[in-house]
Amino acid sequence: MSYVDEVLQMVVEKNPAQPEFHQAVKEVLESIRVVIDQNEEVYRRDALLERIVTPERQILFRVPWVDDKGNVQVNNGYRVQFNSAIGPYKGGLRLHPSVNLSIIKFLGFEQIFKNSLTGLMIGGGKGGADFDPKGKSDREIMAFCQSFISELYKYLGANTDVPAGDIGTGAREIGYMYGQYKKMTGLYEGVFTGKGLSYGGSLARKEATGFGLLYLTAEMLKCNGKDIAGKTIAVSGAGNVAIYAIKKAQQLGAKVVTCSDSTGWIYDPEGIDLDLLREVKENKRARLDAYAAARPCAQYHAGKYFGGGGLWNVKVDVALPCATQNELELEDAKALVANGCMAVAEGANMPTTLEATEYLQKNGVLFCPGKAANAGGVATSALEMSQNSGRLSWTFEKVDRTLQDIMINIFHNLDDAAKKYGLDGNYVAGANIAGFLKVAEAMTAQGIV
Ligand code: NDP
Ligand code: 2IT
Repeated sequence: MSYVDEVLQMVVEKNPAQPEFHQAVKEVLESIRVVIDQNEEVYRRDALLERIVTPERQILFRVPWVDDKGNVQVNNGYRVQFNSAIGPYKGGLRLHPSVNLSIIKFLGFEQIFKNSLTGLMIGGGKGGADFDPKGKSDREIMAFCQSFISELYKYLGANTDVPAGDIGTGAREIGYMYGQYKKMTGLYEGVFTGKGLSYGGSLARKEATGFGLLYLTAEMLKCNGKDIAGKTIAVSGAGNVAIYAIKKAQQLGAKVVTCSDSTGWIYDPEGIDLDLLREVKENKRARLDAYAAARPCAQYHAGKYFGGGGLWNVKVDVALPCATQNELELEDAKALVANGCMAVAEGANMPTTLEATEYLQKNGVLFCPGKAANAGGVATSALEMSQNSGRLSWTFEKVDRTLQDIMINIFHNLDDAAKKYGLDGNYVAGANIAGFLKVAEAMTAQGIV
């Protein structure tokens, strides 16, 4: 059996009931096979693959807090410190009832390669809790965040592990967590990113993931002889990534006609009204039916938006899944291809199933995986860390310009890596190979640790 197959089998055996983690590992290992096969003896001798699929440390903890009725609630907290070969652990915290160890491990594993692709000094980590922020009062959110950090603070630090936002964790939650970290440690340091601007946050971090997604998508189209201006785009999600993806797409002259949340999805043939969407989702924290109620040209469809017959059935040139994992299935990929979609770029982490990815690639759709396409968020987090350690703040324009350069660079790195290994146009392989090689070199140089 080849070394790659042995490790894939080992991952499934040693990590039972972790399907999302298996999926993420399979995608990476299958596509770096060409690299491993060329140097199998050395990688095997150093157990490089066994080490890279095994987290350096996993912290699982109890998060008790008191709700507004005086009842004690208990959640499960997680932080997986996956790989620190190229920098301190870096990655977001997800607060969603679906969170479990498989999801946090898949996200942490992806983060290793994503962070490597940014070219910056950040290792891979991810965390979160099975806490549902929906419908909670501000006081309940604060109580949860304080309890979460009362345990996790021991493992964090500006040069150790630097969390940030993800699903369910935005500026409000980062503020409460940062405050509690400072209280527990007495340290005023850049230990979280996505902080508010008044206490060390970076301009353009809020916009960075969505903007970065569009910078990379525009470059991918350009290098394939196409222009983003004038294109019709389907976006899923209506959170941080989706909102700023829609904003930049509109600025670049494209028309975004869809978005979604966990209750349903919107088709707005005249193009999403971003001010209204922000009012509904960011300010009121309401559901998307409120968007349709305020905009007669928009249609609201309650229920599931993927898996056939939903949002991905709208005829578009470009699709940008920006909500959550496995939200674009084979049936959706078939609908996109049948409608002439030319490109898919992942704003979310692993939103496209393996079968759907393969179908899109086989049918000539340009496909950029999340670890490259959504790397603008964590890259700008690293810029926030730089500003914090230098005790200074850059202008919006400087951060945005640097982000643009980073995204264009990422695209060319993965394009070059794909070409070098005879996989021209396979951006999944290109991203995995380019991300892997840097981490593997650092791990090899640092010995068996
Ligand atoms: P937000 O919490 O701001 O928004 C998430 C959006 O997706 C919401 O509209 C939410 O619906 C919807 N959603 C979440 N989970 C589900 C689900 N299980 N089923 C249906 N809809 C769902 O998160 P972000 O925008 O920050 O994150 C979106 C994706 O992007 C995630 O995959 C995240 O890992 C990834 N990402 C985020 C980065 C960042 O900087 N924030 C960086 C890189 C990747 P509702 O409004 O009803 O809650
Ligand atoms: O998935 C991701 O890259 C994020 N949620 C952002 C991580 C970060 O540290 O900014």
